[in-house]
Amino acid sequence: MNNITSLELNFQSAIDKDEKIEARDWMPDAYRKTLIRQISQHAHSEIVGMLPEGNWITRAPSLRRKLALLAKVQDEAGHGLYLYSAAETLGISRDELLDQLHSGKAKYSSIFNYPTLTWADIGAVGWLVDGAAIMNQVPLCRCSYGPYARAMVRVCKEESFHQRQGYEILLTLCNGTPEQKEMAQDALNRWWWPSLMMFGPSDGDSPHSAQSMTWKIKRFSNDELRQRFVDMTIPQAEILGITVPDPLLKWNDKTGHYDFGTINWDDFWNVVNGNGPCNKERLAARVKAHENGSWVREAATAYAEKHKNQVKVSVA
Ligand code: BYC
Repeated sequence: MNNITSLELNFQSAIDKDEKIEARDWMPDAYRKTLIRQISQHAHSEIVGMLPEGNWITRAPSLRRKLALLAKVQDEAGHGLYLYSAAETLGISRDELLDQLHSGKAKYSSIFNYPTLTWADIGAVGWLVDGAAIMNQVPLCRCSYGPYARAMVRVCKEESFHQRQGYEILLTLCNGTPEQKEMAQDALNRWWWPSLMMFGPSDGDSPHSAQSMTWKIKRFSNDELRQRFVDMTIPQAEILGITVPDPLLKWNDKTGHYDFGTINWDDFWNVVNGNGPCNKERLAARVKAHENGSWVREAATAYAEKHKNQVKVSVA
């Protein structure tokens, strides 16, 4: 007989009733670990995700574009910070989380290991990457863990602005010169498959999905969300007048969904395991930024120490 304790039964029954689990509540160790893993990977993705777009701030084609891109990249920093805070409620420190990123131990989304080669890539990142992020993250607003679910509400509102600014960049390019439209098509060619990979391995190869769904951390499977993304995106590509690079893509009347070709999972794992086009560059940029910020951390610690001593003196 399985040794399920009453604590575990109460915990699962709260989840089954769609009650939120809060930081102070009892939770199985494996639930805590799964959340730390997912939330911290998510936080790292937001922070590393600033790099491919930050790269274009100085080269945005107009002041209006520059302002929107700057605001978007700052939003991503904010998302990273809420998510690190949500992970900290589970009993891990910010330092430990950053160490895991900088030592290469922690994962972050595969998508941020590709280069942004042209201005159209900034449109494609907003449209496809933020579009995929919204599809994945709206259900996370109903995640069973309260602090993560609440952080996701604001993140999703901002992601929806990001998606629109990306789509509008591509709409402008697609209504521009033939060269501009060609640039948009080239960006779609390069970003399409990596965007589909963002949802993670197929359900049969996803070791964490079943347990995460029982715990209502995940509400839909990787494949379900990927299919929804394809169904949402194809009509948008048709409005732009550009074509996704998949000869097998076809509307299926019977299922009411688009059929699409097979994802190259070897490519996906290659990138996840550190061998994508930009993995080394991305990690090096984060480590350098952290090292360059050490004087700020030291100054803040010294100031806090001084302030604490002053309070002690005045109390005495
Ligand atoms: N890239 O059992 P599975 C953003 C890993 S931020 C790398 O399905 P799970 C944005 C997975 O971690 C986008 N690794 O796992 C930011 C696991 O490895 P470990 C990030 C991936 O957790 C700035 C293994 O594969 N979004 O949108 O049930 C600008 C097996 O996978 C990937 C989030 O983080 C991947 N794509 O499901 C613009 C959302 N996929 O940990 C936009 C929150 C899978 O065993 N996260 N792996 O070593 C999630 O929803 C889930 O963690 C995932 C994966 C759907 C990603």
